[in-house]
Amino acid sequence: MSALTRRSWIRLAGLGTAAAGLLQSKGIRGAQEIGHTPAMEHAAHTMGPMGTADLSRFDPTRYLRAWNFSDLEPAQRARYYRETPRPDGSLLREYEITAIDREIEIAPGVYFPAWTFNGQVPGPTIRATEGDRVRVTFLNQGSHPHTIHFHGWHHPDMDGSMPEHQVMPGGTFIYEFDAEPYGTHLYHCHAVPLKRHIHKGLYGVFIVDPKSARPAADEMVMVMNGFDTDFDSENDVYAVNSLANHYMTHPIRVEVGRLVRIHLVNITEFDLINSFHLHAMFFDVFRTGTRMTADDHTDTIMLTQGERVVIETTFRYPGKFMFHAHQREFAELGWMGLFEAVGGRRDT
Ligand SMILES: [Cu+2]
Repeated sequence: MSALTRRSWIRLAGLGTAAAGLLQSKGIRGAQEIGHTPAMEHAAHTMGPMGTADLSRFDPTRYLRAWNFSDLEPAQRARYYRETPRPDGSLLREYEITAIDREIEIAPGVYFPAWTFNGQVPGPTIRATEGDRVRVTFLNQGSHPHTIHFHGWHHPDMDGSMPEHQVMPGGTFIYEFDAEPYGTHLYHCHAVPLKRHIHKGLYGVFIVDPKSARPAADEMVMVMNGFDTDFDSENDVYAVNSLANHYMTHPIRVEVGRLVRIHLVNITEFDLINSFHLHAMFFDVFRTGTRMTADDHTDTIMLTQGERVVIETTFRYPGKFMFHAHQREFAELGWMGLFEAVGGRRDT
């Protein structure tokens, strides 16, 4: 399927027009003013017929700042997550993760027959502190053999990657390991064909915090992903956190002057790289989050498949700030969003 056809497809789905309008307008007026341009009004108008996605099953805004099932009510959360102090001061963190086949909404009215961890894509974010013990009870209630392969140090028996590691439908396996090294990692199914099992949605973020904590910040998780809706090994929809353009219509609220930390993960299949570009600002980059000193100070970061970074920045001015893949095609196909910074002084 050619790029042109992909664009035509997305235009039919009602996605492309708004994004294209915004991309054009940014060159003319500057990112912070986009919310007030005629182009934006036109975009908002054309986005109207798109309708809205059903956020009751998966809400990317909730996903953004949820880890260890913190988005669930306490009683419900206890079913999936439990922490027990250990004599050395660390924690035993126990999780229940289930593979389930489920259709998910990747753009308003556009559905994808996903394979999921706990019914959502990405799967629930797992977060531990360096030295904690992680125990994950994995239940495969899907229709295919699956595993969970964690990035990080662990015994090879816990790797979830070899043929003998496959958990058959109806089966269960317990993964157990110490959380290390600190950094922003990921987990994903490692059954074959790997590309297909990952692309279908079996992935999530695994954060290990350093023992001496990073500075307090407004933290969030962004997973750059894509969906091949016609199974021709090319993505037709791109997003952060699965729902195309969600953060355009639901800007991420941040505070001026408060440190923002983004755990950014690229799990996109079929395309070798993905990228993150933030308008009107620069940010520190900590590659894989495995060191406390920044590796780069930039406004655009490129990540290959499976690569991730911790990004830190502080908004200086209130207003709307665009972020998107710097590959224009990805942005037009849904990988685009806005921060909305509030507070502070409006003195540019
Ligand atoms: Cu799988």
